[in-house]
Amino acid sequence: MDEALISRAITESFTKDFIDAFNVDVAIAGAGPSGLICAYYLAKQNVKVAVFERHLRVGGGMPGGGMMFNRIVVQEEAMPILKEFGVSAKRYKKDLYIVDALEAISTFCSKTIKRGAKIFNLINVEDVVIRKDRIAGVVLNWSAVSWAKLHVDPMAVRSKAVVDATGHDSEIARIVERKTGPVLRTETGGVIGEKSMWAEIGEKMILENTKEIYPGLIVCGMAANAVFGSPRMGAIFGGMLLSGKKAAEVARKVIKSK
Ligand code: 48F
Repeated sequence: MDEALISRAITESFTKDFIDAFNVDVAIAGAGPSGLICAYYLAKQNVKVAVFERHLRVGGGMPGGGMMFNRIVVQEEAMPILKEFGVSAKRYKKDLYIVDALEAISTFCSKTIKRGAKIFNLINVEDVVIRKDRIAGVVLNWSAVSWAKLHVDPMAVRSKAVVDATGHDSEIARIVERKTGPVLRTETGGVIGEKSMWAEIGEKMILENTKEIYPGLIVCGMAANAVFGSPRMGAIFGGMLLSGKKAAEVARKVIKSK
């Protein structure tokens, strides 16, 4: 067995996919539940999509369930998505289902990759590319570089649309606000910031908040509620799944209209 051959196989395969991802239709920042679901529905429609995740593992806040009890609650409205993925769910009460968080996130990840989306972990989205008042890509660096605060220049990916699926911190929207000014389609032009927990309203608002907030930039998942100043909801995940699906529809419209 030739160790050099193993190294070559890994490097060649990864590099081929990475180079191919330098030009995509949609670049997604964050492989939490909303980002993965968004990538799945885009790939299902043959849209070329790459997801960049800063951490070693995918899943964002989902594997941690509620306070490290690795179960999540999903409401009836989002059950068609779980059914499509083949994730098991048990009815708990009325329209609420209980789901194993690890089964859910591993299935989302696996099926999203099998559909053709590329997921790159350990890569941080640290900036965006802007052309003519429009988001035209993302700027990447290895997470290890950012964490070690090394002075290493990033590289960029061009895309027709970018999805901010970075969760509570809504990092991409904040970058655009910081570097471009109060240009977002919110009341203040900036990120309003997430409000304290109110599950019902948080879940209700998340779909409305999932939209294009600057030409070429769509926001989904918890980032959408943070941008528009809506409440957090805790370990109920129906809204995250529905938001990811809606973000895929919005992104398709955005890239078609370009
Ligand atoms: O936080 P996260 O799971 O976001 P989400 O998809 O789901 C929110 C829920 O998990 C939960 C909740 C449900 O009630 O409130 O919090 O909206 O996943 C966001 C992912 O984005 C990654 C981060 O590591 C996480 O995996 N991420 C954040 N910033 C960046 C990033 C960045 N700048 N570049 C790359 N990845």
